[in-house]
Amino acid sequence: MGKKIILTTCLLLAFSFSAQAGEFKEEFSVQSGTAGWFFGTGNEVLETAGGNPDYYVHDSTLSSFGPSATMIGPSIFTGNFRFKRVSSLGIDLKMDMGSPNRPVTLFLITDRGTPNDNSDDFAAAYTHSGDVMNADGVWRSYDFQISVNGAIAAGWQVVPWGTNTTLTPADSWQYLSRNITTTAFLLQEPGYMYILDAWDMGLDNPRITMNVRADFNGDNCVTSADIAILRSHMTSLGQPQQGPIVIQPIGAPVRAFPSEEDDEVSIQPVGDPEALLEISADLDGDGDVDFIDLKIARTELGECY
Ligand SMILES: [Ca+2]
Ligand SMILES: [Ca+2]
Ligand SMILES: [Ca+2]
Ligand SMILES: [Ca+2]
Repeated sequence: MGKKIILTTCLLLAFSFSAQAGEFKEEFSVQSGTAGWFFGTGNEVLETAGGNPDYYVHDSTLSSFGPSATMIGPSIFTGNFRFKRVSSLGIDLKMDMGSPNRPVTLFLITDRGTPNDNSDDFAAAYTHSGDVMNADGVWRSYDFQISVNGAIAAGWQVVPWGTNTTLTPADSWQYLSRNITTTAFLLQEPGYMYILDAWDMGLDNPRITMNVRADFNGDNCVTSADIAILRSHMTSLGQPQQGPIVIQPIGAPVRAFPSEEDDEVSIQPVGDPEALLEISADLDGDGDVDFIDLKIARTELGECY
């Protein structure tokens, strides 16, 4: 009993994840720094107080038509949103100086596989229907629902992003949602013209909700056994993963349980070997299998599908 309580406390200390299953929220700290989030100037400061709450990313030097709270991938906020089954993205923003009545638009951007050429990049955009931003120093929360299944959801539009982008029918949500290279929350609406202004902006709590199915042994539940499998595939920071974990398709039995006569547990895959499903332990799609992937898997502990 005592041992269990100690273990639980250690886990809480080690992982500052939200209680909501599958949500990763960057609250910022000395350890995480700005975690790759910026407004594009390089003058961003990690403030230790005044956020929503505590630490936040602050930039008082912006000169822009519309500030952009941006994350350039690879990171947990980019990659293959279909694989990660992303269901929402959000951020908290504060304006202390700048143009009034600015809406917030989420842009999901792809470099189209040509990272050195930004003339062909395109994006999907959705303008939030809630509060507009004003220079009142008030933190406002913006959450955007993402639908990765099928066609692009109502209210979203595919828009050019690069300096000379010509959209083609192939530039679809189906492609984009698998190949997101930058996530950006902009204080402007696509298609509108704005005046150049000086800004003082803060960002806190960028967040993403995913439903990754960290079920590596195919028993349709995420248990400590799956965590152990992920651990055995972990790489050092930034090192590519060792290859996918191969499991049975969802729903197929993988284990022959002991019979009444024989209490020896025999573990043997059954079912069609042609139907083996590859599942990656790189749950955030950034190319390695590290503690972030472990954290994501832990958010699904105890869940069955
Ligand atoms: Ca914070
Ligand atoms: Ca490109
Ligand atoms: Ca499992
Ligand atoms: Ca990873």
